[in-house]
Amino acid sequence: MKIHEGHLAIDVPENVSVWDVDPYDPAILSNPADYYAELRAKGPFVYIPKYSVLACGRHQENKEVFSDWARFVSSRGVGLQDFKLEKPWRDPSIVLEVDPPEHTKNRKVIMRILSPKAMRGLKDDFRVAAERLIDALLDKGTFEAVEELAEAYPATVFPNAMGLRESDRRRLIDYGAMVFNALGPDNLLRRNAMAKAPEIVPWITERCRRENLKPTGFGATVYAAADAGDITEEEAGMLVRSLLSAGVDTTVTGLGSALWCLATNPDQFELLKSDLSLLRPAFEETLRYTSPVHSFCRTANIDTEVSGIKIEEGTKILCVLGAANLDEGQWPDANKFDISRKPVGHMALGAGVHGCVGQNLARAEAEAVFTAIVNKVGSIKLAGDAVWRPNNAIHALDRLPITFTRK
Ligand code: OVM
Repeated sequence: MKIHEGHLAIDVPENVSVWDVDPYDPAILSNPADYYAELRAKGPFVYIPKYSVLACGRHQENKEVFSDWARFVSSRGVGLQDFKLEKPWRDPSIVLEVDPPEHTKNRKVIMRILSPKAMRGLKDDFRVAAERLIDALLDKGTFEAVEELAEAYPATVFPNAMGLRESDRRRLIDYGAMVFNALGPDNLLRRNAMAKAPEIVPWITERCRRENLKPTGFGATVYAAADAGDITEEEAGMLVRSLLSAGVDTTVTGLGSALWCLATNPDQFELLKSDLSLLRPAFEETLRYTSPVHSFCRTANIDTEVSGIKIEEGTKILCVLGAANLDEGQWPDANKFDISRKPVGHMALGAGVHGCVGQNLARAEAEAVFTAIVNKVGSIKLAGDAVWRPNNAIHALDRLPITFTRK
């Protein structure tokens, strides 16, 4: 057995083409469209020698792999490392990096906390924060939208909803960048992100303790589940860590990308202003069109087969969700941002038992921000070049200069 990039090195399966590409090349991560198209064109799977993985870019295989938690497990890690062979950089998440039945119990706790009903209780706070932010940005006129909107909004409402007694925007965002970069290879992106670990990890660990959480908020509710005997005290801390890992960079990215979509497709912003019922579909279309989480891995836990391709036990499968979401076979004019298409079945939030458990929260934040924008903003224009920030698992903007005019 040979280990490569932390997992079993595999032979090229029959009928699979070999593609000498680096999916983690910063140039590809910044501008993935051609890579996505070529990946889909090469077949249901390709073999990438640099990482000895099978990658899938079409909707069908991504959906099948993601929907079958038993054949394609998460417990061996959802990045390139196989946790059966290598020790991960932190204790595995008890919701992301675990399979049923343990997964089921832990996920249930989070699901209750982030239920649609629980989100309704936050709606007023979210609306007030969004209106305040958009008013301030309208006063400025031109602003840096990644920092001043996409990061600023979750950095305000999320720690508050969590009930963090102490918050630090930069640390929360950098921890997210670490968690997501850690899913990729041992490249410069991962190393640079990890260099901050000694300073950030102890701070995050501290935030997860019961006494550092206010008596109301997601954190307190997680610990209430421990009091009720649903989970242990230690598991409660781990679930708070999961919320802090997955709740910031993802929503920051979704909000920034949604604004970018509207800035670069002014006809779609006009359409949205004329019909507020398109607000939710517009955010779903943003998720499909930009895929904030561009890739996640699964590990084949048995010898199996997908779309006629034999997959051996221990194979890492790179599921390129960003490519699946632009699959022309699934969505006509897939490369067009069209808020009226209502892209049911997009893969941006995954699928199956591990499908994004925070999606109601993400939608609630987007709804608050974009309702305020539609109510107050007349036009959204790029005030300079949009620049992407390469990350091994997230497709996010680094800079987005924007000019708002009043309605
Ligand atoms: C976690 C977690 C959950 C979802 C995504 C994520 C990779 C982390 O439980 O820590 O980011």
